[in-house]
Amino acid sequence: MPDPEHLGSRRNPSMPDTEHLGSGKVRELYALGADRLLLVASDRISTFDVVLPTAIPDKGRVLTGLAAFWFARTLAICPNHLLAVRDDGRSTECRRLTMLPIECVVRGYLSGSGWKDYQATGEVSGHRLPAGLAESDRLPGPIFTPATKAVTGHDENITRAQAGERVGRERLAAVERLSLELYRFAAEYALARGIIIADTKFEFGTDGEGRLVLADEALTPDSSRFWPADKYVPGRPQPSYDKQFVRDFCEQTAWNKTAPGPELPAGVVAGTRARYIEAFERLTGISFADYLAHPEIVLTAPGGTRASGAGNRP
Ligand code: PZK
Repeated sequence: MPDPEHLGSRRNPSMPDTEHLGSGKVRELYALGADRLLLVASDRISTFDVVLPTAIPDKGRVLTGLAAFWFARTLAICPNHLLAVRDDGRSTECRRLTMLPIECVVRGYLSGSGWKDYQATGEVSGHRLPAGLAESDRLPGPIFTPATKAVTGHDENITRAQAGERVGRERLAAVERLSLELYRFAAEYALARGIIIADTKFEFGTDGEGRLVLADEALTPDSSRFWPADKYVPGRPQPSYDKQFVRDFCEQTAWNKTAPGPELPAGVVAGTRARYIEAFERLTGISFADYLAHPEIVLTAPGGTRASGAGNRP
């Protein structure tokens, strides 16, 4: 597979029947015939909403493996789009769905736009929260805070009533229940391994029979806020599990947070790569070297527990 960043045309002669459908900040999407997609995670990294010119080697493989790990372990909660992880470890074949026009965000802690909205109104997406909460506080229970999908710029939090207008009330109730269940399972699992999943974003689609299917890349550090549990101190912003070296470096340059971002020094690249691999190994219980040798290992290895608890090895 050629580097997607160097593909000039939508048609790729080395991949017949593979049409480039779109680019995210750090990912590429291709059609595989009519019913399947290829999701390719690059090694690009973004910070302060800008993609940096320096890649983090293996970042795309870490995120692809981690998402596949979670897909395999949450099948008791809901079906997902994953069909196969390719041998390159960075691409997955997926079922092509009709995507819902909302982002399904779940927050277990008060951070980012949730903290901003709470300070301004005492509410987040229509949830009235207790008075007197501090930044990064754990919420009394996780809340579903849907957002619009902005093509450019920032996603905007919307109320559940507004989300219901977009997808229908019954469908919204179903994705809210699934999102909360997925978050509770993953957050409890990750916390036991030293990682706080402060919040996370799910995307759902429907298949040909109208059934809800979890899609996109779920429960990775790119789709969630991961915090190191041993550094957790509410009342201030928390360090990022994965990107803190990058942020610290950027803050001590003169960069004004508009494109293009700065090149990263080798030490920052190495430290950041190590953090991604550490998150992968802590959460999956699988060595990253084993993943590179056999990517499908994340789908079958006993990395912990499956969402049902049924059939787990002793
Ligand atoms: C789908 N995106 C986001 C944009 C990327 C990813 N299973 C699916 N079926 C239909 N559409 C999508 C999916 C998934 N996942 C995902 N947009 C459409 C996106 C650009 C690049 F890598």
